[in-house]
Amino acid sequence: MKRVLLTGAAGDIGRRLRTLLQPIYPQLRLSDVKRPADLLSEEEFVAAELGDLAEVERAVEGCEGIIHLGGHSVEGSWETILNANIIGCRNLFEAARRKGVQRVVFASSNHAVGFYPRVKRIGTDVTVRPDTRYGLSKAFGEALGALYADKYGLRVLCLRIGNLGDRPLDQRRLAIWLSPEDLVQLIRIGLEHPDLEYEIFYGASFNERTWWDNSRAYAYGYRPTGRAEDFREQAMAEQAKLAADPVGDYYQGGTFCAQEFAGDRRKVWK
Ligand code: 15L
Repeated sequence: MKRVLLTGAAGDIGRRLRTLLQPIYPQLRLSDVKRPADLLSEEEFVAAELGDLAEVERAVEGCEGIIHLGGHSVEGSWETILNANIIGCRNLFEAARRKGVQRVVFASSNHAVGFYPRVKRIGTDVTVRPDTRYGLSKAFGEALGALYADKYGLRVLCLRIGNLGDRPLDQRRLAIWLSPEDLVQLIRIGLEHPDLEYEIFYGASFNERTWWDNSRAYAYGYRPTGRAEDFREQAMAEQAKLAADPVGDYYQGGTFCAQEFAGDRRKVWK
């Protein structure tokens, strides 16, 4: 894989990936709405507003693979989500098709299935249960990826990312934590594995209290090195500082489920 485009390069995950991916893909091209303030002279950058197809096409031109992190990364208004994540994602996949890109790794999110209770172990083949407009847009992106894979032969890997960081931040994150190095491993499967056509994996490290069956990723050779329980004490100390949240603590999506929640709370107590 020669030239690879990283969208959302100025965001939290994008900033980390820039450094980790550069040695693996020396011709890494970065894109975001605005040029990152700390851009190095040797880094290639193309500004693109995801809502503008012509700009996205320009960013994608000449690339063989795309890592699509761009868009709005938390809950937002319908207008925000529609433009950045629905139209933006459509533009990304359509530009990839028009410009002959071979592979797309799409950063989906655990919030596409956030309304599954934590007591339920789920694979990647369950019906989506988005917990927010944001989660819904990620489910849309996964389905869009399937369409472009099945109809146009694009190779697509969707990563339902849990929570990326140096360590798990609280009790929920002990189940869904993803180390940056493990994310790189997953991205490389998406960009390089010869058998990959369309798959959804969970973006999670080796977390003993996981509620996800990530066997599809393991089948493609994923061998995470991060282990959430190594940080158990710190995470539980942080958890102790948080107020109880009957809805957020019950569902996999946590506080995203509790936002605007007007559902049947009795279901939660069961
Ligand atoms: C996400 O999808 C968000 O982008 C991130 O900011 C975290 O909130 C994460 O999920 C999470 O569930 O912890």
